[in-house]
Amino acid sequence: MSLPVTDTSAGESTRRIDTLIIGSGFAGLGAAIKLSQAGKEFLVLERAAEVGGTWRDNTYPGAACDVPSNLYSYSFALNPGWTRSFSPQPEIQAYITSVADKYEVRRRTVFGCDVQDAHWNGDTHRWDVRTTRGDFSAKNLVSAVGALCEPSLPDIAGIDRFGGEIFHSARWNHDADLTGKRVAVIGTGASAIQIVPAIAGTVAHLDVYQRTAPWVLPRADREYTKAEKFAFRYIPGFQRLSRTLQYLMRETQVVGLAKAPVFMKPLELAARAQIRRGISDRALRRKVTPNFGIGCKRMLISNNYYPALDRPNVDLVTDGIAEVTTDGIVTKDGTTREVDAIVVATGFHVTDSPMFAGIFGKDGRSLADVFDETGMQGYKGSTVAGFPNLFFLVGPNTGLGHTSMVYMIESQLNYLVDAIDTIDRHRLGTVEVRQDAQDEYNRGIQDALKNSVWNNGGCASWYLDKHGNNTTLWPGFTFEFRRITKHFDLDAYRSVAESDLPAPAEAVESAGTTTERTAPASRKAALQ
Ligand code: N01
Repeated sequence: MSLPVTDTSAGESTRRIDTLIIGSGFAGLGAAIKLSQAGKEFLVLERAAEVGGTWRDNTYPGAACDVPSNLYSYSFALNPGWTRSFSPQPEIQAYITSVADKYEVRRRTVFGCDVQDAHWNGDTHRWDVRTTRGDFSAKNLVSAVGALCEPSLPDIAGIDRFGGEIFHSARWNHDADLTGKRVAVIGTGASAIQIVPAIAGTVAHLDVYQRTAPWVLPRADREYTKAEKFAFRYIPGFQRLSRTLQYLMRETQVVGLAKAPVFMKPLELAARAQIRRGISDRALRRKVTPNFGIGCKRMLISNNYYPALDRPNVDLVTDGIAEVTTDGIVTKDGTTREVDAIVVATGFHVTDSPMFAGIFGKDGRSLADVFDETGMQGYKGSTVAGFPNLFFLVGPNTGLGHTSMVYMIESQLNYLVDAIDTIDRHRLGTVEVRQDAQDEYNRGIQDALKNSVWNNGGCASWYLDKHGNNTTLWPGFTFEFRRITKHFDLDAYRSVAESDLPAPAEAVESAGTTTERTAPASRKAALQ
């Protein structure tokens, strides 16, 4: 279907649009494609200059996916061009940009557009969205910012005064040449275990600061053969069959992760064997052996992490960081290790995203205020009571530890498109999930999680919020989520027909005109 191209020129006026999508990673891009195919009017706001989200931002050495390539794409845009069974970051980013080109998403995207805040306007029954490229008024707002977009910096004394190179793994400084330098990596999560082997051979010395040892499984990564590449491209159904088999194999992990952790034992044995294979030194083996149930934190995959730690120029430091000085790191035992550069691989704000502080619902409270009180609760990962016509992609309890997030995103896209279609078909002005429906849904989620390894595995992880609830992960098989998000369930919502909405006290005029309304003092540039 061909739609009029939306005016994406920047300006001072308030632009009126049916649906605004914030972010253009896998989620935002997918929303743009699906809404376009459904004939809906929308605009994507992207703070960077390119699409891609997490995969655009994480360019650190060794960055690669830990989900098999054939599973890590949209179902409607398989990529026969993958070169390896686990794709490196540049290939994934190239895939994402090629999809954006194919579906002409860029012409409906405002780049360099940083959303400052979004307020539900009770007069106009629309979202007032302030950005660095002007104001917008949207009937529907879609948050597609993802969970891994805001780097989390460790609260370590003195870290601001370090005089050498220091940067977060998701903001890698490619101008900083680490060759022959003394380098520290803080953290041993999914990012760090890819960075460490990638730089260990070129730096003079590497200190890896581990707070908690992760479980690391073998990585079945290899280049695809010519025959496989041929088959993916030319044999109908071959790549989809490979994808389906990978999907089913990964789903079997849910039994151990979410229902009966005893079934995780074979994976633990495989991870212990990895330690013995990769590390010769007994003391180092002990240091890297986790003290919690496998799967409690995200399971990592690597074949070269342990051998990298075993190198003579690499030290695993487990004493805990006391402070950072101008030229080094001091551990709690009083030892100072001088370094030229520090790589901060300490993850992201997941349950406490700064974005939450900038979205204000119908009672004027921000999502951050609401989540602070209740935890990050929503309905089907997509909506939150008190925030009408706001839809999340990668929202509460949609995360996964075992398979492709793109599958979850596509499930949410079904729900989103059907929701907006329902709004249009029934000429609804507002839809807001009922508090009782949301509460009941969350009781079910927490109940389903109660036997999971994430809740009982004896680890502290960002899967759990400060209330001790797991508000990040989906507790079951992903096909169950696909089923419950197949259709928008209007019954769970309080809806008001357009014709029944009270007339706006002040009208926001259509595109090209300026509103008189001034931003409330409470508005903060919280989304930056
Ligand atoms: O971050 P993390 P990440 N002092 O939060 C440590 C995805 N991902 O960037 O375990 C010292 O996992 C922290 O220690 P602890 C994937 O979803 C995917 O590595 O909290 N250390 C931990 O070791 C992943 O889950 C791919 O005790 C501190 C590390 O920093 C998510 O991104 C690839 C500290 C943070 O680990 C995030 O991964 C890469 C402190 N003050 C990433 N604070 C794929 O392949 C934190 N740490 C798809």
